[in-house]
Amino acid sequence: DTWRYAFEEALDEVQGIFAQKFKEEIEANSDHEVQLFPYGTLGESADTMEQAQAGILQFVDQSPGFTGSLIPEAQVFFVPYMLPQDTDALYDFFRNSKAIHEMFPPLYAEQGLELLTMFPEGEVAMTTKEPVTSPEDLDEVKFRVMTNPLLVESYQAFGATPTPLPWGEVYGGLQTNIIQGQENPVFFIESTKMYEVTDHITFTGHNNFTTAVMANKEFYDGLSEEDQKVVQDAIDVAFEHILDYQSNLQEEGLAAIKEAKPGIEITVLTEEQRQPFMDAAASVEETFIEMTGDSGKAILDQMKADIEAATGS
Ligand code: 6CS
Repeated sequence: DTWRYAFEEALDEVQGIFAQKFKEEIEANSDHEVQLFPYGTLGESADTMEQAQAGILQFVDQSPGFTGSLIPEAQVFFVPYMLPQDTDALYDFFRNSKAIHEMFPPLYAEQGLELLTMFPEGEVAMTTKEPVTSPEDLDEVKFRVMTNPLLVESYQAFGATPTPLPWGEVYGGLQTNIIQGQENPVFFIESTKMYEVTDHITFTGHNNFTTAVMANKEFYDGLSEEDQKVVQDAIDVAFEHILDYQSNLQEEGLAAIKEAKPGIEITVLTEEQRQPFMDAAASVEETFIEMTGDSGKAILDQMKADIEAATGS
């Protein structure tokens, strides 16, 4: 039989590399086939999530940036400056987090989804038309965010006018000046040519892009124990593969952007310049707790404990 797996990126982007490894492992270790549906072939992220919930798709990759409206607690990944900035600590966190491995699965299950893994895709950078060194610079900037209420809060706290949009509207929106900024990891800024429609890349250190891979729960529960193990093993292999794959991805992406557009301005904010953005994070955390109550607070506390364990602080 054939299992259908949709993701939010192209085949040669991070989610696609993960999906290809998953497919390779499944097909090497079972009689099942995996059919891959890259971004755009079945609609936007919200569409593929509906298809996965309905069982039309067996697997889907959807980032918490879009899942936040379905599972409010998933918005925790948008509390700014919460995830470790050190790569080893970040990977350690994703490997061992109790919040991810024990607390999130029941929340996804309530939505008919078996949460298989979450992994990081790289530090998020802002790309804008004008330079950004302080929240004041974001005043009057319509800044595209994924459709996630807490991300809207973050950019409001950062001083911008947040504009939630599906991915498909971002390039055109920047081109026609409906929006003047967006955020994404460097590999994605490069592969989707965001540098063609923005002139400044700014590293504020406020987040890393998290994504999640899920199965339709009814489908997953109906698998034999043996097949469930094949799926879990394939996920484990693809997880380690995708972390390895990213070891030089940011440097390579930046080099390619500079080559394609020598005039691009790349700025890494200093600690001092980051401070007002960091100060804004506290109110975003409070809003997260207001939005999600006890359940969200418990996840936030566990995330912090997991991060502390990973950073050894
Ligand atoms: O910003 C977005 O909407 C997209 N960014 C990434 C890195 N992956 C998929 C997502 O749709």
